[in-house]
Amino acid sequence: QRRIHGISISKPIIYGNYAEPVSEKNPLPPNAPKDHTHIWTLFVKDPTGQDLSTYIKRVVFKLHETYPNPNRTVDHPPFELRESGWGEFEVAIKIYFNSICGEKSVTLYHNLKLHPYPPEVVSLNAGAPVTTKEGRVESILYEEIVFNEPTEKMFRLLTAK
Ligand code: SLL
Repeated sequence: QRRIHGISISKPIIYGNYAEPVSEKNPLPPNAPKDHTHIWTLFVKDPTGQDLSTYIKRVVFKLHETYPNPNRTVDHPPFELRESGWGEFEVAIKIYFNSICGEKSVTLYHNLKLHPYPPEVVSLNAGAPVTTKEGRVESILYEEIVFNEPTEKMFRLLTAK
């Protein structure tokens, strides 16, 4: 495929997790192990709300090996995974681009957070998880995916409004 030389395009994405303790209002699904303490959601999304499926075809969230089938594939937006658990761990998030893009996959790493940080620590650490008034922990990272010398098709996809 023809590539456009001398051009690179970067696309902003945000990724990370939300987590809430299990409670009466936030119960575990019936099939979840009883020792799970939190319900969490991992996600990859566009910060401006655009549909990522214009150039992303698949996201694989690689969970801790204590999970059955730790490689969780999401083939369509929203690129999210809702699960429950008791512990924090590092997640590998592998992003696959549409085949016509001619781009290799990219892997991002995220520390899944369940527990709030003290507010004074949050203000000192960029990227520390924050806690909402409702008690939800949010750990969100920003990244720019850079496509160097994109194919003509990719260029059209990435710049389409
Ligand atoms: C550790 N960070 O150092 C921990 C590992 C693993 C968490 C945390 C669920 C497992 C399941 C779960 O929360 N695993 O019951 O499916 O050892």
